[in-house]
Amino acid sequence: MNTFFKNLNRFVSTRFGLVLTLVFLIWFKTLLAYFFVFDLDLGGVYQHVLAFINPVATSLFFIGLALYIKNTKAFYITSWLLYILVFAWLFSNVIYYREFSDFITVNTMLASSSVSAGLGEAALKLFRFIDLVFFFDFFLFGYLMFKKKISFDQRPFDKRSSFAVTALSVMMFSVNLFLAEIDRPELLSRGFSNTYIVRALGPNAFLVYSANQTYSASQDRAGATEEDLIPVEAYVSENYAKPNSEYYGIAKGRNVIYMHLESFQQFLIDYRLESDGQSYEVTPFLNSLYHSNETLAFSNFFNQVKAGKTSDSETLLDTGLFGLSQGSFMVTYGGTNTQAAAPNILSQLEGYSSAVFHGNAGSFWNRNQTYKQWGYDYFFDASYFSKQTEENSFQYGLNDKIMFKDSIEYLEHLQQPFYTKFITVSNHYPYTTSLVGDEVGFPLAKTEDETINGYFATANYLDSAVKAFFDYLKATGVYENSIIVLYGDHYGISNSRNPDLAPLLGKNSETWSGYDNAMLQRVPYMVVIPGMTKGKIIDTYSGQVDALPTLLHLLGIDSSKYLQVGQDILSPDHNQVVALRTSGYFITPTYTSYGGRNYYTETGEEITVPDESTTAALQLARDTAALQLKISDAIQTGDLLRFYKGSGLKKIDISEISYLNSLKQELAREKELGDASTSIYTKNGNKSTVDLFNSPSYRALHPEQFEPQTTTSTSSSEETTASSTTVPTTE
Ligand code: GP9
Ligand code: MN
Repeated sequence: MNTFFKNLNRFVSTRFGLVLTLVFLIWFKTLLAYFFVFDLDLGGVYQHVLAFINPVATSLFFIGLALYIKNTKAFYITSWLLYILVFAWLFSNVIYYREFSDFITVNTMLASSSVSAGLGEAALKLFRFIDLVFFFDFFLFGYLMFKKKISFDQRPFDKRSSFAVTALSVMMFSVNLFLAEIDRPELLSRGFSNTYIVRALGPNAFLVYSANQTYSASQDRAGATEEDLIPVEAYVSENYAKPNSEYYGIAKGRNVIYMHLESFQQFLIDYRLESDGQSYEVTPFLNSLYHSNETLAFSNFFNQVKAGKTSDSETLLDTGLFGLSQGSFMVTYGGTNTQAAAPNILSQLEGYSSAVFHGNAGSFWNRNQTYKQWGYDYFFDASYFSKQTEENSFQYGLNDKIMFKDSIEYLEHLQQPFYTKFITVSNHYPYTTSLVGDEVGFPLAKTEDETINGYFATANYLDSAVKAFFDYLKATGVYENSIIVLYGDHYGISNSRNPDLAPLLGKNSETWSGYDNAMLQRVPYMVVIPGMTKGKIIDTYSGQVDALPTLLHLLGIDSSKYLQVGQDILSPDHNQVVALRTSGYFITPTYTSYGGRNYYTETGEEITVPDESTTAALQLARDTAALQLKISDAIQTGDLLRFYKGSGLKKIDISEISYLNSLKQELAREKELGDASTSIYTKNGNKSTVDLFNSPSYRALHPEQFEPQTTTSTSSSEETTASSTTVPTTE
């Protein structure tokens, strides 16, 4: 044992030995943080291995830089200083994470006081006794130095070896990055969430990544001036589509309930899946809404997202502007840019309160920062809901029925009128992992592609989750006083899989074209206005960017003073050129341009040699779409809304918003208002409505499918089959 320590001391007494020891120490401490402080949501061996190795490369790179220094004193000071810096970054994140459940970004450091808030006064409170573990080495080294057990190495490390260390660390990092990209393609370009970067590349790489993001964003922002608003304002006023008087204000003062239908494409509406000679309606409830005379349903509504997927759709629906041509707006600018989103507008104009409900970690897509800029009062993320298990969740979060059920206790304490958004997730790729147990049973499609096969079952699950929530709204009476907007965020089946989907849509895989891909970019957009009787299916061509002006007009709010680039779809002036987020892609009732080819929208016939007038018409549509994107991009990347006074909106102070104790805040507000409180809970005579939510499983809803095959009786007894788990399935 003694010789071991002697050898160790000798090792640490060499320059290279010290550097390696420091790297080892920071590695060890990072792993402590990974497994005891951060919630990295690690799934599978691969992600665990990645997390295990990722602190090494960057730490070796940074601390290894000290080896270039010849002077003994300078070497020791620098190596310790570098070590302390790397450690300080890690430890700050440990402290910050306890408060914010997220990592420190360069943006948060620069743009808000939240870091100083997190690390200032609160830091002491957040410091736990156990944290001394993170400092054990300082005590140990101090002691060893004091006892003169470690000596200083006077021999400089030669240049070539120092370079070899740097090169080795760079190489290790490249391998790390490569492995991370295999686990999560487009990790850096899409930047899903801070957690994803940290768990794949480590906190040091995350700092560099975040600094680079902030730098490129600030370049764009710094170049912009108030003058850049001139063409924007001109565009917005020229393109303003005045409200349709038939609909203007018909939902004034009502609660707004958004239901985000994950990966839900329009083709699912009214679709029937054929399986073993039987035909199954995939989404009976959504179909009934689609055809209801309480619903304004839109049959030619397109998603306009790009790499930011869900986050892009949220940006479009909540702010009336597009996401970016690269990456996610919410990740890059969401937490910093001035924005004029629906919750903020409605709160300032009509006194609405607002909340989002979503069963995934709040840091995903940078929601926890962006929602503050959008003016959301509350954000109920996974931390508010049932603990996730293999039965009730999958990699993207809690199953929808449970998310809805768990939401009620928070929804019922929200002051009305409210603007709320429920983001579902179970109908998310890969469509094969979210449903288990009693939710399994809807038939799978039978194509070569498992992803396609599972899509209908998860869509059916989503459908029954939505129905359960509607039933709750009706049971509480909130329904009559609300406007419920349902939308699909983006495709569920990607273009590369579409040829395999073709036969299910009655099409030919061989002749499947860019036109067919374009048509599948349709997503549902349904506005349910209970009590209204003039509901219908409207075939106007439109996109997600048009949703906010449409909604504002239904609520009786004139949208003209907000810098949004879409148009009210119900307006007689609505322009039917739909810009997709990829430049050059657009769809109008007459022409479709997709993947570099042009088609007639009605027939799908390709336009190979357009005549003069067709060429001109195509050019006009192309220019219209391009200009809309250009104006949106100018606003988003230039942060132009910070200069805009015309909206009359007060600027949001995000430091006043916290999503940590949302229920407490709701209850405090309820108490403060007393009899004047308008929450569902108060209106229900201070009784909870949680029990009014009921979401039967697939098995309970379709007992006939689960009867033992030997049974000859045709009657289906719900009690016996629904509750019995011993009955074998027919599948
Ligand atoms: C996760 C969810 C999915 O929280 O919203 O996002 P997506 O992968 O569809 O962009
Ligand atoms: Mn999505």
